[in-house]
Amino acid sequence: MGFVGKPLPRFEDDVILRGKARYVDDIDLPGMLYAGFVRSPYAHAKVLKVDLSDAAGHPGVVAVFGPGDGFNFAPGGKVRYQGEAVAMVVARDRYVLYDALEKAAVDYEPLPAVVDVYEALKPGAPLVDESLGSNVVYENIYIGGDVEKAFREADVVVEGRFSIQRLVPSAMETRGVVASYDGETLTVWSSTQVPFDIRKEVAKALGLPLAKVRVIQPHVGGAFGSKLLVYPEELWVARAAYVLRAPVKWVATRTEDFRATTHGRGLTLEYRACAKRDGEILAVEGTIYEDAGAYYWGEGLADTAARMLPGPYDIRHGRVKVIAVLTNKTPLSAYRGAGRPEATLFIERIVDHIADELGIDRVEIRRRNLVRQLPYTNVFGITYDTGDYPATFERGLERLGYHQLRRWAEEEARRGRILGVGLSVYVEITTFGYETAILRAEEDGSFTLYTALTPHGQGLATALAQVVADELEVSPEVVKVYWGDTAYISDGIGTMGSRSITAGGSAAILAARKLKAELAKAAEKLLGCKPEYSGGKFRCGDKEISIGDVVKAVYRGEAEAQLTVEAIYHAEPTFPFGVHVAVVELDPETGFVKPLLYRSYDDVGVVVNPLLAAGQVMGGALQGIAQALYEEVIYDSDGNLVTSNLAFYYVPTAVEAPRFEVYFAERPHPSKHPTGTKGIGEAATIASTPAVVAAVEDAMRKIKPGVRISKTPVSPEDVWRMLR
Ligand code: MCN
Repeated sequence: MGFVGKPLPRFEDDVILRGKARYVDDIDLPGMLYAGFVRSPYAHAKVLKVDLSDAAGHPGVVAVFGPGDGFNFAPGGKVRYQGEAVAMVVARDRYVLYDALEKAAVDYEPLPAVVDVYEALKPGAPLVDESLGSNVVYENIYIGGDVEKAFREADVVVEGRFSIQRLVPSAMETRGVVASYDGETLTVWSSTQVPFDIRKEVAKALGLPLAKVRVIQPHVGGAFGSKLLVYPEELWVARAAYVLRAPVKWVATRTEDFRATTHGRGLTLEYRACAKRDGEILAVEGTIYEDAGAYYWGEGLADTAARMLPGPYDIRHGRVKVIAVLTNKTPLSAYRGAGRPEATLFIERIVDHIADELGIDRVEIRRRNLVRQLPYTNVFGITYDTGDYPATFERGLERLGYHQLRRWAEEEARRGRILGVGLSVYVEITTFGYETAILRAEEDGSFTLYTALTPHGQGLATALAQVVADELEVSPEVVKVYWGDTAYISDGIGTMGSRSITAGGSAAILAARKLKAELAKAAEKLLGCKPEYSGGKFRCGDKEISIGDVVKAVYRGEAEAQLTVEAIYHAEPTFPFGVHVAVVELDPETGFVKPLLYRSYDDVGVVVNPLLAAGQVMGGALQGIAQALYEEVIYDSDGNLVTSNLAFYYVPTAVEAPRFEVYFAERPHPSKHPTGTKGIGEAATIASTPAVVAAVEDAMRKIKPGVRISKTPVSPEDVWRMLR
């Protein structure tokens, strides 16, 4: 056996590659109606009047819903960001729908918009939510050690600011919902990460028993954290289907998605840090500003960034304030990493800043400060579980050929070619909460697993089949995994936070153990002796019985056992650690930076499927590279989203991708979970941005020593200006 650790190709791929996968927009029900939203062209405006009579009278329109129709559009009588919905139109087809949407007459009184966090904090700034009295929607502070004393004892103090742009998560599939009510069951299909949450919210909103609401997550074309909230459209479309007793579909256009799906990142850190002359970092303090957008989801992005700010370094004194600020922009929420990419970029920049100040090599300063002994509780109370950071760091440098790459860059510089080599080290927090699995024994010796995970590109059906196969000592080919349907399984959290294989895989292992124990009871009765289990059979003495025959005997009433078992697993966080290196080439004439090579070395405990894990590293790294070099959400001063589609917002493709070389630790430090895994889904997004930023800085310093990058993205224009 031993399927865990094998690079099995994904079971999921056949259906996807043949174009047979069913996404929300592929769902076609008889009598389907199409919903669309009247969305505000203004970032901030009073809604004086919504006249839907022309739209309602348009031939083919079935219903219109505006403020006051119980749909909670434009609360407080105003819109707070461009693209906020003020009304909904339902029509017989999409052509009619788009014509009718144009006939909706809305009178707005535009208000001054506030789009910049610092402007929003000034006295007299326009208020996004008047009831708060200011634009500060949330504040917190994290304190540990004695910061004042540390600064008194320090030899060197650095200070600065680093700002991270907003990003659009840019899943290939935009959001979309279909809902249908047959008088008995309300069924909702959504391009989501959270069918269980949608079910609860829809049931609550419509006053239906949970049991009569079924939410299905069909194939989902990516999410990257942007589909882990229950969005208003999900409730509105469900309500429309319920009220109209007809199936209703809404699928966002790309621009609609750019405006109405949450953005990510958007944090700025103002920092001070201090160290001893020998490089020992004593303290870090600062303020993190979160550009929360028009509504605050309370995802705690700045809090995560604050609490993980010490990173893998043993920094004993810290104080970080977090301030979430409302602005007239699309609300902010999770995007791959959700606070950890920010924490890692911030601390890696601070460590480099201190290294420069002290004239210490960037490797050396890391070596000097890495946490030595695990488990370790950081200054803000987060306990890193397992690992050997110094040893993994050294091994990583060696495996990635860091020093050789630097020498290569020096040689190339002598020939006039400007290469930069950047290094980053990270520890990140993955996995939280409970997860559920239901496992059923079939009478031919195969197994059906229902998981509450909600994969949307990660290949989890394959990985889950691998862990269950190993536990049951069968082939993964006889383990069929179903997901994304609240009719199969009633609760769970879903795929996010790089938690799936660790939390959901562990739930699956527990279910497999339970099922084995159940079937062993029945087998004992049937065999008349206490059996051992191996390879799909129970054996004692010279007698044996296959799992399938036990199942049949249970159906015939010859023995008793539960053939379907459920397991719920509660997972504590676990902490991947790694070293990543990026090499870029800089064109000093244009400021253009090309990523050439990207190497990663990660300790994520047991690697269930190296093919899947490596895919996560490559895709994740490219997104982090995009943050470093390309992508940026831009609003004008009136709050118009300038980068409102893929023509203006630069998502890299395989063309921009560097060569990837992905390594996993040869002697990993497993987590304490039954799978032994730590998450890999976000690690490379977290590690790549600081590695690339450091590489760009390294390249630029070959032309202009001492330049320091203090924001992302680093566009060609930024590079060009800094070099001059
Ligand atoms: N894996 C493994 N060994 C490990 C850890 C993980 O083999 N030690 C494998 C898993 O089996 C799984 C994959 O790697 O196939 C990712 O597992 P995990 O780290 O548990 O992360 P999740 O499955 O929970 O995925 C969530 C993560 C997040 S948070 C974002 S955001 C993200 C990402 O995954 N969004 C994605 N990867 C994505 N990939 C695609 N294609 N699309 C997205 O939207």
